Amino acid sequence: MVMQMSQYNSQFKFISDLIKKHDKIIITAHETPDGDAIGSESSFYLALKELNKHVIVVNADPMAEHYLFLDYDNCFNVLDDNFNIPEDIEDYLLVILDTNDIDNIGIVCEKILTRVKQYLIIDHHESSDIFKDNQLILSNSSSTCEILYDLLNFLNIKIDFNIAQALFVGIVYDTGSFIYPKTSAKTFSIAHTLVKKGVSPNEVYSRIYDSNSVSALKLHSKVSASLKLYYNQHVAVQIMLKETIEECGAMYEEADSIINTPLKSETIRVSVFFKENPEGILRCSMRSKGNIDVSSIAQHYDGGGHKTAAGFKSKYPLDIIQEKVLKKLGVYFN
Ligand SMILES: [Mn+2]
Repeated sequence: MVMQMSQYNSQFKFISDLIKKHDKIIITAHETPDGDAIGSESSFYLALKELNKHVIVVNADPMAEHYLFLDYDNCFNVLDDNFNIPEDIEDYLLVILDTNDIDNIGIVCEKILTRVKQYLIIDHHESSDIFKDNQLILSNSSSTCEILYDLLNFLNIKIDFNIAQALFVGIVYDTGSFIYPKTSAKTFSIAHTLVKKGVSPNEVYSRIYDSNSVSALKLHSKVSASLKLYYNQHVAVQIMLKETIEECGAMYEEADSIINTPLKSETIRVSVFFKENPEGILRCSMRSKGNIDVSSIAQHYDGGGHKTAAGFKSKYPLDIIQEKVLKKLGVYFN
């Protein structure tokens, strides 16, 4: 533990020195940013402002409407044709939050990452890479927001209400409201501090979970209807095609939580969700219970995640990738 702490400290020291050294910083996160991605970007934006940095937040995709309350100063940008990339882009440090796979930042990779002076990754997903100077990956942390809480303290930044609220959103989202496997005593202790700063757990929960549109409700019902069970009812597969999203008038991000429903059945040990985005790109998300390691399957197809929550973008058409994934899961059930 002591060893671990000192290693953490040297990583934190390196990362914070790098941040202090740069006056101009761009923050980004993974495509279709979720609660942890948005919470991380939002809190980190405020923290860097506190350090008098020139900060730009830009993502490949817009945020879901129910996160707009974290868009302090209207600082969130989408990297579309209207976004002006700074002329002195080569002076910037790019900080990538909540993913350690640069392909996951979408268009930001090609348009920004390739042009900045340096980039840095802060993340909590599993990674096969050993420690590199430009990354802080703590895969035991419940969320990127949990890591940022420590980093902000390391940087001596005062955690005010707005920062606390953003961090709390990330933690609530990524722990499934404090129940997923990486939820630890430390997670609760951070949450305790954030609530003491004035964050209302009830209000945060209603904002992010009780604010779905009717289109989302229709989408959920159509996707649930696609449910098929395999391996003696241990594996659930659901499918969402882009036509279904259009028919319901819903948004791709609104399908986020559908994958969790099958796991509420005791028998189901793996929930697989194939979803097509509006551009027709097919993604496979997987959630599991117990000892089933879905991140190794995701890694096999150049994706990643955690042991019980992982995903990848498919290079294969739906029927083929579905067969391949089911075959890989077969080792646990045959
Ligand atoms: Mn996360």
